[in-house]
Amino acid sequence: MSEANFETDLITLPRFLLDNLKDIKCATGEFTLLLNALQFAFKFISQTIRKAELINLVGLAGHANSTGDEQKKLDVLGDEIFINTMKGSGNVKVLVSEEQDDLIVFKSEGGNYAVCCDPIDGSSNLDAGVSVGTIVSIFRLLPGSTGSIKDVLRSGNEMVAACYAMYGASTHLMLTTGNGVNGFTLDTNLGEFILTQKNLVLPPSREIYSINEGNTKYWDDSIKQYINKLKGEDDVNAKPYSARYIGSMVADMHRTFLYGGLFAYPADSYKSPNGKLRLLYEAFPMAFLVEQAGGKAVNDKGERIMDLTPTHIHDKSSIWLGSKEEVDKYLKHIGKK
Ligand code: AHM
Ligand code: MG
Repeated sequence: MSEANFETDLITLPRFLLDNLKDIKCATGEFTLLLNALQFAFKFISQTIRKAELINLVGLAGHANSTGDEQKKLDVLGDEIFINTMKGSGNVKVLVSEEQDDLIVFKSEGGNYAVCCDPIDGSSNLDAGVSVGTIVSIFRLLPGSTGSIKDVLRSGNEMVAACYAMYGASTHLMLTTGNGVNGFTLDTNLGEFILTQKNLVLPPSREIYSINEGNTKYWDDSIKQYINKLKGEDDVNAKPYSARYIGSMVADMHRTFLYGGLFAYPADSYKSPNGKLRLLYEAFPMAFLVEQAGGKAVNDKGERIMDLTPTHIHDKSSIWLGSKEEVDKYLKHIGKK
């Protein structure tokens, strides 16, 4: 730090990757190039979202995606940006996107990675200018694979990296390569992600819960009871938790990473009998990041998210994740602790 607290020794994402190369188990030159391509996709999507209203990019595209959600124009554009960037990197062989029914296998030579992504998560919030994000999980191809569905229908434990970008007041990037979590903030003047949260640790507990309580009538009794307990309804002396729900997983989780608390999207008997969030590109990467920051991630039954294996690329899961003690309290409630 020099005069007037002006930082002159910035750690950019490329510098961070070079400095930490030896500590990153999957780090090859190819992996570093892949992360560089990813950060370009995040910058491109971030800039596109920021000017969306001015260039007629708000509103619906007029069709639905693989999971039946109405696609926004920005969902389609974000997906295109992501696919083209991954294809252009030459380091990705297999791509799964929330916006594509099928897995994509790039025909070009090379590429030893499989990338799964939700290009714009929380897109129902887009037209209101609320924070949204991109979520990504990365697997190395199976030995000898030339790219197939088997490269992604694997346990979460096999991910080599996960990250999300959140497009909010600033653009943030949270990254794990299995050696802790580091957070970066986009300096739009420099066009670089700058390290701002080194070795981020999730607060071990915090009285905040984040859940779409409008679905209460469709929840199992056990879940209703647990949320009532957090609100202190069964104990006049208990201090109620605060409720915080943005409706963009990335934004709700970004707050949880920084402040602590619990985020959940349980199964319900009406809209989401298996939960709403997709394993490969929502639940897995967030669970990996949360665990690497000292937190926990489980499903309604208390099974560790990272131990699950999808049978289809768009499989969903219920999820409870965040501060270790908050997830442990839920596990105790369901008799798993
Ligand atoms: P999306 O990927 O189609 O945007 O859906 C996922 C989003 C999450 O970001 C968020 O946690 C959840 O859906 C909100 O769902 P709901 O509106 O049912 O509360
Ligand atoms: Mg999503």
